[in-house]
Amino acid sequence: MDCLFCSIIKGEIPSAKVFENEYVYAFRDINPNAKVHVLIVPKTHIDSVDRVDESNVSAVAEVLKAIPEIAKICGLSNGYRVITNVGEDGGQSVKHLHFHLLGGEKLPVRLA
Ligand code: DGP
Repeated sequence: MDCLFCSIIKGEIPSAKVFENEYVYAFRDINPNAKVHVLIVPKTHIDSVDRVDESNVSAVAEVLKAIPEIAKICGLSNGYRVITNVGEDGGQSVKHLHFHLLGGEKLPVRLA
């Protein structure tokens, strides 16, 4: 299966790594929408939140667990936003579950 983020995790495509452990990889978004814009992904391939189930939820939990540490590494002591897009209407362009970590400035008004 051809997956951009799986290739990034494997180091086949270069990325600006921010954090890595056994389960999680985090790297700077190539097209940042805020002063700090990091993508946080499970190393195991999951298409999106829509494909989370009993068999893979522990990988998602590891991603959520890593977020406070990654936010700290990025200096986001004044708060931040975490977003995951799902499918066509959600605007998901890469079909490997990822959480956008945004911050480093006052973020604009949001939908949710
Ligand atoms: P989404 O639209 O929610 O699927 O977010 C995908 C994000 O991935 C988008 O903000 C741009 C980013 N992106 C796409 N290709 C690359 C890449 O090759 N490297 C990095 N670092 N980010 C990428």
